[in-house]
Amino acid sequence: MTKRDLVLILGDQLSTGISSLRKTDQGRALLLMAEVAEEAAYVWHHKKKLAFVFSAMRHFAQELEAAGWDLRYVRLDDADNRGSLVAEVEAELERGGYRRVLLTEPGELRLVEAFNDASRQWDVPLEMLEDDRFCASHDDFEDWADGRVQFRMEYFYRQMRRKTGLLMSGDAPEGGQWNFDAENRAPAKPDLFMPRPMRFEPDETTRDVLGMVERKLGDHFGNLEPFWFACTRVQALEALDGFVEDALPRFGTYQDAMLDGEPFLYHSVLSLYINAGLLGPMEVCRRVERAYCEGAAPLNAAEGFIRQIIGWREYMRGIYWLNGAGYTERNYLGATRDLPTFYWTGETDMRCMANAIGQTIEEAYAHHIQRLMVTGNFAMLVGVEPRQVHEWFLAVYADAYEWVEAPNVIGMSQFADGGQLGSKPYAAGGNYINKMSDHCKRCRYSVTRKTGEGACPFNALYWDFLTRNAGKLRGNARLARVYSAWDRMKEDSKEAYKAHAREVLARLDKGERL
Ligand code: FAD
Ligand code: DLZ
Repeated sequence: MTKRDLVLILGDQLSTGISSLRKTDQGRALLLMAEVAEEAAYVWHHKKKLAFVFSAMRHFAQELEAAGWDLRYVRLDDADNRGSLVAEVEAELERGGYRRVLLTEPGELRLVEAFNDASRQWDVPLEMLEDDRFCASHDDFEDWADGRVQFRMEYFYRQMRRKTGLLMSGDAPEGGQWNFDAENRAPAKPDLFMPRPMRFEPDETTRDVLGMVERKLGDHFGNLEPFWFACTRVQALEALDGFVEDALPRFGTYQDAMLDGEPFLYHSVLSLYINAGLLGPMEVCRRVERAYCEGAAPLNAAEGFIRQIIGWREYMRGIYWLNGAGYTERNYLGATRDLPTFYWTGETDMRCMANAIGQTIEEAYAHHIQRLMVTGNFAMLVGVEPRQVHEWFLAVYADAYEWVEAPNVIGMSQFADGGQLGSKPYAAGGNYINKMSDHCKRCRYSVTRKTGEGACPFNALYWDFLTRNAGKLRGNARLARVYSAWDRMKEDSKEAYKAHAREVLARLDKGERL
């Protein structure tokens, strides 16, 4: 009997063009997809993320079977479920008849290592194939990084623009500039038309998954319902069209804005679909470029959006693979505080934090500025151990996979890599949040009050962070102005900031409501 290929398809490899499928043929392969406890529970994943991944996996399996593939699908509640992806592959290999195992490289290093380790005991070879759904291969990024003392996303991004040809006029960037970020910092106004990401009614497959998640994983973080994510490629394409038509034109201008009770603003809410493989990053960018060419979106919006994907998203992946497994342990500033428990409950009087965490609980979503300048910023200011911040971000968002989450958290938001990824810490006091949002108007704390009763905690924490870490940060040229402002400050103001920060941190450590 001719031996077959065993092809494992992971929950974030839901793309018919994936390299493992291209390497085999329908007549000589068994495809294996498995819902397993180990993937569901290695962090305390949000219930909406679990339901999304399992439902999207089941729909993708149905699509592959309809296209003629022979496929074995293992459900989480199957009686003989082996609990891990490696164990499921080994169970299938025990049945015999395979000549090799094909696997597109997992996005997370822990799984790459698990498969490489396990396969040493197998009778058949494991062929781990490149995941070529990205613009830059590992080699491309290493070549770009080679010999550079400091990495800056902007230069990498320009290379990706040239490579993809996106928004290029010959050799020059469209509109004569690479980056229109200066036009993208307007605070939003509550009376603007507010689009909503497209919502999808759960079908029978999704309803089955929702029941299973509630039964088996009901103690996980977050609200399972209402569940409205797209779970098929067709739906994800509809969500893409909806974004381009309704929100893209204002995406750039209000990219950094935050509004009370408005979780999505003009953001695309497409990251979970792109990361799972339902949408390809390049097709998303081409769709946005087309909207610009047809006059349906301004250049600052199209460029800003495309930069997030072929710039930031690719850059993050490059940093993750370049650093390897130790990256999530980095702790340049030596931060040791535990993550405050209100990150899991949203129970805080700081309005910006309550908004960001509250919508995270409800939607498994917060947009970039909320992650970076609110929850990420607060954690860095109070000195939470970066590993705990990383585990929180990996658990609570529907789009979270370590390859993209860890560089965003460890590098960008916590400065725990000491500046490899970004040139300075994204630290800010209440003024920034007040400028970019309307949260402060409704907050119990006063953003204009710097210290003392009722003062916004971000204000004193900001200066406390800078003085506490002066040994490591003072020499940073991009922080020269803030340190010189501190140096010029009157001694009693300095002391008031320090005393107020001590008080806030003490309340935090005692578990008192902030
Ligand atoms: P939009 O604002 O509409 O942006 C468009 C697309 O650009 C996104 O869908 C995403 O694919 C891409 N993108 C934008 N910014 C980034 C970025 N910094 N890194 C990578 N891709 C980017 N993104 C994730 O996909 N998974 C994560 O686990 C994740 N964790 C983050 C943690 C922190 C602390 C921070 C600061 C950012 C994190 N991001 C993460 C990046 C970014 O916040 C999300 O990609 C974005 O909020 C997703 O929402 P959206 O689809 O509406 O994005
Ligand atoms: C995120 C996730 C979850 C929750 N469950 C599964 C699963 O049961 N089976 C599976 O194949 N994939 C799952 N995934 C996605 C994997 O965690 C992801 O493939 C790895 O983290 C590599 O990026």
